Amino acid sequence: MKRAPEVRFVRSAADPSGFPKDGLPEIAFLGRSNVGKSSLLNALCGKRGLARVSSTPGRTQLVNLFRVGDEMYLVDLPGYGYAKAPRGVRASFEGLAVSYLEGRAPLALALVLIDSRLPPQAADQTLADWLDHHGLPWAIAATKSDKLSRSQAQRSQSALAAHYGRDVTLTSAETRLGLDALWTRIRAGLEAWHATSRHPHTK
Ligand SMILES: Nc1nc2c(ncn2[C@@H]2O[C@H](COP(=O)(O)OP(=O)(O)O)[C@@H](O)[C@H]2O)c(=O)[nH]1
Ligand SMILES: [Mg+2]
Repeated sequence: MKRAPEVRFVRSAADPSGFPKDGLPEIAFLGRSNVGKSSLLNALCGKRGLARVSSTPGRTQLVNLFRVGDEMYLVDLPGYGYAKAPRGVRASFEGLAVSYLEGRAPLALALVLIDSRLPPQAADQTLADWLDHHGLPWAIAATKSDKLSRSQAQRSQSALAAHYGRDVTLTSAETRLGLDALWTRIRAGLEAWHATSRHPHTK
């Protein structure tokens, strides 16, 4: 997106009663703890301090809601797969993310963030299978590509695309690589959502 979107923090929801009720489409940010969800959201919006960037992974147990004008919500979901989180905490943030994703009509696109430096991870595969099983639209953004050389990053992008059988947007919150491409993908998700929600009774 060329112009900076007008974006504001709305609230953190600890349970489904705090999820938006006004029917705007939603773009969800999903991924393992520390993969770079908050950083990518901030970079996309051009606002550094918008979503809190944590160096202590596994602490966010809230669904953080950001509103982009009258267009959409960006939804920063709790991370998964942080092995050191206490079991009770682990269960509650997985529970909250699942209660968000299940039956969420405004969900236009789930962005699954995957660390570009790692080979395919079991936790991400589980999520991908779950999203497919529930018929939810999702796309992959590979994060932290600035930590790889250009050729390593491209190899990682191809390997992830082959593994998951879909396009992978290569991104960096540091260098801003791939942010325009990601906005384009988000807009495509919104268009597809509007097309079906405008005609809810046609198959
Ligand atoms: N080099 C680099 N570091 C990043 C990038 N994105 C996130 N990080 C770092 O990774 C850590 C976790 O980021 P955060 O956004 O809090 O991850 P989250 O737990 O998925 O929300 C922080 O120390 C960030 O500064 C990136 O694109 N490049
Ligand atoms: Mg975060």
